[in-house]
Amino acid sequence: MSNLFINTSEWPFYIPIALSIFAVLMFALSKAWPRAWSILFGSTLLAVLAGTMVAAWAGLWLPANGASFGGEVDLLFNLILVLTTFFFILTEAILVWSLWNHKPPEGKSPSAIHGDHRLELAWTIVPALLLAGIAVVQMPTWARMKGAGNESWLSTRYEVGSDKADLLVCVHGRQWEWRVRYHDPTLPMPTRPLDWAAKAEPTDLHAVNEIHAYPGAKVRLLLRTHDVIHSFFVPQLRIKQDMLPGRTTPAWFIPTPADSSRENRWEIACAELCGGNHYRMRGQVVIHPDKSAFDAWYASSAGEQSRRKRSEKAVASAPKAS
Ligand SMILES: [Cu+2]
Repeated sequence: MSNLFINTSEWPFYIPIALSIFAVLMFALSKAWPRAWSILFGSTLLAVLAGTMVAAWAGLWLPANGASFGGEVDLLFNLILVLTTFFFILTEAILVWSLWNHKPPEGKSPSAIHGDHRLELAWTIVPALLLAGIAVVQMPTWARMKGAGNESWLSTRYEVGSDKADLLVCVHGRQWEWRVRYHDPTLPMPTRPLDWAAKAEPTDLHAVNEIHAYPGAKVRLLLRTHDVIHSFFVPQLRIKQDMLPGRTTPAWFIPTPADSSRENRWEIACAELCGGNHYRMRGQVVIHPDKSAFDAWYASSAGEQSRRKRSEKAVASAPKAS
């Protein structure tokens, strides 16, 4: 429970307070000394850059990648980060420089300058070209993540080709949990996975808040929601996919944990503010060390499920005590 409260004994708590006091002081100082604005904006720029670096150094960055396509996602993320950082520093540096070197004229309001066509063209065309470039560069990764070609076990349509997957898992988001249903991996895959996602089979294994797999497994996910929009997010798998009412949204991953000699547990978070208890929608992706460990887990879970079903049946059919 303690993490629900702000811990005032920890020093990071005082950073925003110190920054706010500093900003108010600079604002007051700017009445007498206009260059205080330059100091304020310059130190904000430095604080943002330092904060970003400290966050990366302190491990508050994306966790280590654990999915086959995660490397490509990270590459795109870093490319966009480098581009935006460059232009952020450039524009902020020009701002700080201008604030330092230009004073408002005494007693007069500053002269208004209307557009410079060359400048406006430049800051329209350059971002447009960069955005178009990013859009083109990310296309192959996006297509692969959406199952369009390139992966021999995925087809462009999810209705077919599922027989090449190792695991077929339907994840049902609902306020406030993840209902998980596995197609029995020892049985042939359904020819129409979307129909299977809509209607459970008696041989399915049901679980709550846990998705189990093993390194190298081709895992097909079929994401659904019982009520509102949820978003299935596993940072280590670089997957974030919205779940929309009335739809089955496919997703997939091949786990590639850095250390597969042990069991890896990765958090599933709902990344859509889906209601009052949204924060409670936490599950786990469990990557067993190998296939045999996964098979052992599956067999014991399936055995327990059938035992439970049998005892429920026995209770239901037992003569009622009068
Ligand atoms: Cu949710």
